[in-house]
Amino acid sequence: TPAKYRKDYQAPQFAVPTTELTFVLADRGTLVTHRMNIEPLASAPVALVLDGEQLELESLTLNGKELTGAEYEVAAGQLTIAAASLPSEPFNLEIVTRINPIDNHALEGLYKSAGAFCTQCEAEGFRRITYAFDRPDVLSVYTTRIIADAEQYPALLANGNLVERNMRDDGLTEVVWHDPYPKPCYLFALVAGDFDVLEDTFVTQSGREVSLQLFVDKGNLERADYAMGSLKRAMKWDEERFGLEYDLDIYMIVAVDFFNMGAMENKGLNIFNSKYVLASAATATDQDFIHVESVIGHEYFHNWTGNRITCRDWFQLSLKEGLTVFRDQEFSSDLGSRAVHRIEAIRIMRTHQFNEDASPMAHPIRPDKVVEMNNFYTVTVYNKGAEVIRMLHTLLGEEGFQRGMQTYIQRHDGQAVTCEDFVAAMEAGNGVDLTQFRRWYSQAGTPEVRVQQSYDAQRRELRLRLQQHTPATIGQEHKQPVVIPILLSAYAEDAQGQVVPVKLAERNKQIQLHESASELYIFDRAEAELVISDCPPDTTLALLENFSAPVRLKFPQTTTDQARLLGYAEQAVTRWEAAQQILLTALKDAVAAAQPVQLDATSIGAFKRLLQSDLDSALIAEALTVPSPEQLAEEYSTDIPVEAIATACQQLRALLGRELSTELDHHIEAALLQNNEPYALSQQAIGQRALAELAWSLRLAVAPQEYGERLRNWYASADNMTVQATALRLAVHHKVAVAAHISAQFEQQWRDTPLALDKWFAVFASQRNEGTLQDVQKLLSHPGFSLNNPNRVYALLATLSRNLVVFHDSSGATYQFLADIIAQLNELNPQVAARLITPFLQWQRFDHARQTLLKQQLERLEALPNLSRDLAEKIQSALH
Ligand code: BAL
Ligand code: ZN
Repeated sequence: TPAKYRKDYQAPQFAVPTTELTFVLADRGTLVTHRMNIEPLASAPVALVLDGEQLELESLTLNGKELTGAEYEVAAGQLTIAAASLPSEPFNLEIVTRINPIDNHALEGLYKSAGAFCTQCEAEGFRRITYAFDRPDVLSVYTTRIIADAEQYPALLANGNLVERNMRDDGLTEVVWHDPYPKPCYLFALVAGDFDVLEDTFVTQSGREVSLQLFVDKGNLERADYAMGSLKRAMKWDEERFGLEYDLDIYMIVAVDFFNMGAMENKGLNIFNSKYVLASAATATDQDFIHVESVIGHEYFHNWTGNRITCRDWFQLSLKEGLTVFRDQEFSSDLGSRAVHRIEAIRIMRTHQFNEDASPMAHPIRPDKVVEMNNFYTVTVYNKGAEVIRMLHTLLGEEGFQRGMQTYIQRHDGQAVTCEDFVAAMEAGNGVDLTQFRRWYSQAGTPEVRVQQSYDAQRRELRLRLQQHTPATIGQEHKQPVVIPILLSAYAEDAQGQVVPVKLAERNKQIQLHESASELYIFDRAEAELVISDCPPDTTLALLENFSAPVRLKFPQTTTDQARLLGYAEQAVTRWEAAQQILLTALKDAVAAAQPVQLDATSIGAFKRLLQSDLDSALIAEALTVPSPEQLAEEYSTDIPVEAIATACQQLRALLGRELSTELDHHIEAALLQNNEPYALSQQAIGQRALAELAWSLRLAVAPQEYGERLRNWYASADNMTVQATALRLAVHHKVAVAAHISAQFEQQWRDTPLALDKWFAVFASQRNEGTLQDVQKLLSHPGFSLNNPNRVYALLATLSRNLVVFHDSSGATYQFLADIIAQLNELNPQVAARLITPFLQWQRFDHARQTLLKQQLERLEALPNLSRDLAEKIQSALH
C-alpha cells in the first residue's frame, strides 16, 4: 500500500475556474456529466491526471471532440490524458460516468440509503462520483444540475443558491444550483429525497436575511427545533466573538440516518448524521442535546475556518479541524458551563488521545505520512489540534488571538493554505516569534513534565525543578523540548488560618500575570528551575491548571495538598483535578500493592464537604466520578494490568458509596423528587441529573438490590430520555433484579426509534462483566440492528471494542468476535471497519498471553483477500 508524504507536495499544474455537474439520478445507473473549464499552469506541457474510483467511463470530450482510447489511459484509480493530446490554451473537458449509488455501502461519494440520495466527499469521496482533481487546493466555482423525479424526491439540493427549477417534457424535474464561492471538490454536496422541512431566518449583523432550512425524515419535525435554535445561536456567536458573518443567502442542513462521521460542512448544504440533529426530551439525553449544539456549531464555524480558508493538502487537516474544534469548544463554553465543557475535553485527551499517542498509529497533529486519509480524522488531529490552538490562545490572550485571526483571514480568504500559514499569521498579528512553538505541529507523542518541589524554611524559598521529555514514537526517535504554557496558582494559610492565594508573579520574574485567574509560566527547555522567594511554608501549588498544555504532569502531591485544592482553589477545573488526582492515586496505589483500594480520612472529609457544598452539581458529579478503567489503563505503558484495574475501579466506587452514603442517599431522594417537575435543559437541572446518576452508581456499587424499587420508580416516573437511559444503564450494569423489567420496557417503547434504541444496545455492550460478549452476540440478530448502519455498529460494537475489561477478556473470545466483524465490514464499509480495529493495535502494551492472541487476529485480518487500505495501514503499522 503506497504512502504519501507531506514533503512531496507539489502545486497543481492546472486551474479549474468553473465546473458544471449534471446528475441524472437513478439507483443503479446515475449518469454524471462533469464539465471543467481548465487552465494549464505549467510552463511546459504536462499530462493531465484525474482521480477516479469505482466509475464506469462513458465518454471523454475535449473542446467538443470525443477523445479516442489512444489519447488517454485509465489505470489504478487515475485517468491520464497525455500531454501531447492537450492544448496549451484553456480548454473544456467533459467527462461522462455512470455510478451505482444503491450498492455503495462504504458511504463515500454518492450513495442512496433509506430512500434518499446523499453525498460524502471529504476526504477523497468526490473521485467516486466522477474523474476529478480530487485535492483540496484546486478550487472551482460550481454549478450543479440535478434531474430526477420530483414526486419521489421533492427536495433536490446542492451547494449555493437555487437558480432554476423546471419540469421537463419527459416529466422529470430539473433544478440548477450555483455556488459563487470557489471551493475544493471535497465540499461539494448533493441531496435528493422526501423530507419534512423546518424553516427559519437569521438576520446577520450587517442586516442581510439568511434563509435557514433543516431537512429531516418525515414525521421528525418536532425533534428539529433544538438544532435550528443551535444554528441561530452559532451564527450570532461567531459574529460576536470572532466578527465573522455568514456569506450566502441560504443555509441548509439535511439529517440522514446512514453516515460515517458526525456531520459534514459542505458549503451551504451541511449533511448531518441524524444523531446530531434530532433531539427531543423524550428521545435525547442531556449529553445528546449538548452534542447537537456543539456539532451544529462546529459545522457552521467551518464556513470560515475550513471553507472560505481551506487546506492546501490533507496533511494540513488540523488547520481547519483543530481550529474549528477550538471554536466549537469556546461556543459551548460561552453558552453553558465553561468548567464542565473543559472537563469533558480534558477527559477525551487523557483517555483517547493519550491512548492514540501511545499506539503505533501515533502521529503529529500535522502528519508526515498517510496511506489512507480517512484514518487521520483522529483525536490527535482534532482534539490535540484544538489544544495546540488553545495554547496559542493562552500565550497570546483573547485580544492577541483575535488579532492573529484577523491577520489570518485578511491574508488567506479564498485560499488553500497550510498550518505554517496559520502560525505565521498569528506571529504577524502579534509581533511574536513562534519558531519553537511550531514543534507542536511536527512532533508526535505526549510530552511528560516532571516537577519536584522543595522548601527551604530558613530562606523561605520554594524551589521547583522541572523536566520535560517526549517519548519516542514510530519514526521519531528524538524529540526536542516544546513550549509548554503552565498555568498555575498557589495557596497557603494566612495568620487567621484561612486559605488564601499566594501571588507567584511577585515572587519570581519568570512567572507572569494572566487574563485567567491563574498565573503563567512558560516552560520551553528540557530542564528549568524556579525559585519562589518569600514563600510561606506549607504552600500548595496547582500546576498545569485548566490542562494548559496536552502533557502528562508528574507532580507528586500529598492528599493534604490535594484536599486543600479541592476545597479552596479559585478555578473550578483545579478543584475537579484535585479530586481526580486523589482518586487516581488511590487506584494506582491499590494496583501496585495488590491490595484493596483505600482512601484516607482527609480525602473522605474533603469529598463529604464537596457533596454538601453549594458548588455546581455538575462539577461535584465530575469531581467524584471514579476514573474509568480505560483512563486508568493510560497510566501504564506496558503490561497493563487489566483485571487489577477493573477490580480497583469497582472497589473504589463501592468505597465511596459506603463512606458517603448519607450524602448520596440525599441526592437519590432529590432525584426522585426532580421527576415531579417537567424536564428542563437548564444548567442547574442538567447538573442535578448528573449528580443523581453519580449518587445512584456509587450506592448501587454497595447495595444493588436495596435500591431496586426506587430505581424502577425513577425510571417509570421519568418524562425524559436522560433519566430513562441512566436508570436502564444502572439497572443493567449493577444487575439489579428490576433490570430485565426496565430493559423490556425500554426496548418495547423505542424499538422503532433507532437513535433511542442505540442507547439500549450501548448499555449491554458497556457492561463490565462476563456475560457481556454473549449479550452482544445475541443482539447482532436483533431486528433493530444492522451492520450496514454505522450508528448501530458504533452503539453496539465500537462500545464493546472500547470496553477495556471485556475486550481484553483473557480467553481472547472478544478478540475473535470483533475480528470476525471487522472482516465483514472490510467488504462493506472500510472506514467503519478501521475504527473498530483501534484497540487491537496496542497489543504490545499487554501481557504475553494477550499479545499472542491479539497478534493472531491482526495476522488473520492482514491475510484477508481485498484488504482495504484503511485496515492495511493500521494493521501494518502495528505488525511491522
Ligand atoms: N470535516 C469532516 C467533519 C468535520 O470535522 O466537521
Ligand atoms: Zn470539522
